[in-house]
Amino acid sequence: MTNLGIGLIGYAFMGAAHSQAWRSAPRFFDLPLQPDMSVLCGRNAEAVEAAATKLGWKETETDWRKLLGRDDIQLIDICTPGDSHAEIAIAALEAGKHVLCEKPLANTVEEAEQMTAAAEAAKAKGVRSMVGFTYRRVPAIGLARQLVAEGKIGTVRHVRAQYLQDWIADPEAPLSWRLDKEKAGSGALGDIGAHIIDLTQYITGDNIAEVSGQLETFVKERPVAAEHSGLAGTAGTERGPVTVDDAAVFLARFGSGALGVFEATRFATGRKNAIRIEINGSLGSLAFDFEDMNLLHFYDATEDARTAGFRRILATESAHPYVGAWWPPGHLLGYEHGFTHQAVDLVTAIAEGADPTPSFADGLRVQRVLAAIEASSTSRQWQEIPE
Ligand code: 4PW
Repeated sequence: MTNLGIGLIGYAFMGAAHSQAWRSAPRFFDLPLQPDMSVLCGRNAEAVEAAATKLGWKETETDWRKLLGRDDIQLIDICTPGDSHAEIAIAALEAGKHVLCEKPLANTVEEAEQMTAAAEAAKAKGVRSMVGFTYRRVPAIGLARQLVAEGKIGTVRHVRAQYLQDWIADPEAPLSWRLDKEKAGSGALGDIGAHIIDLTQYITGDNIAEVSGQLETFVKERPVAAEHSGLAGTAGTERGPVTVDDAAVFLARFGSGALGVFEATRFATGRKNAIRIEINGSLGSLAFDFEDMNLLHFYDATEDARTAGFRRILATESAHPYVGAWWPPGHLLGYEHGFTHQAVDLVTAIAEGADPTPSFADGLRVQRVLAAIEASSTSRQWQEIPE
């Protein structure tokens, strides 16, 4: 089978999640190409070497540009903070490499537009690109999309979505790159709000047309991190400013006229990674919570009123998206499986010469919603999302 050489840039939280995906995808799914975990790239030679050994990469590199000149690398996987997404992705696409880029696509709409233009130009040469809105690949979410598309809940009226975390609720939790606007572009809004924007548009098959939002930074100064990885770190002695939002709330009107209420926060004490989505339609409702991610709740309003009620669907049947490749019914999947499914879909699209989704254009659309929420928070006016 033909190899697909992968160069992964970044090896912290997301780099580790993607590494396990590249490792497990060919072991559980019949892939048309063999992902080859060729090179792990990071700036610190010693640290990237240690990460490569731990995560299963053959070689390491400290300069991502060197990956672009290698014939044995066909795909660049970008797991760096948002401030380097545009530069790396555009250079990789121009070098003829397929690109998987972590979300949000970029730190600004302008960067996302440039990336999308580069992706369009590369597509003409058979080069593919995808943005990593991984939660789309949770089987219960895929099922929710199918049920909406099949008309099972009728016309969508209400979209209710929350992404709740609490890892900086403590005012002494240290500053990480995720709290630095230069690095991350925005705070809870782009880091986690972007997911619920993408997910609700994906499930409903409808786009957000206008928004009214508010951002808040509750804790304006924090200890600078002595060391930080993923969502945890240790505080140093110096203090520094928080330059992003701690929380974002917004109202939305979808193209179809459905109304949306959204909340993204890192201050929801007790909520660790709760992605809660409820959709109410004219014929029924769907509800999902990532903290119980194998379940989809479905209410069918056409049933006999005496016995109707929310049904708890355990999305672990082989009839559910992706599940057939894993375990027997009732043997639950977890956070990491979404990344594996993402790798499977990308490799399949590359082999078939098809366009993978979510595309950079989809990522740009989410970026425009993020920018409109920020603009609305400043102007205190509703903002339309430009096409
Ligand atoms: O999905 C989430 C991210 O987008 C993650 O699990 C953590 O929060 C890390 O970044 C954001």
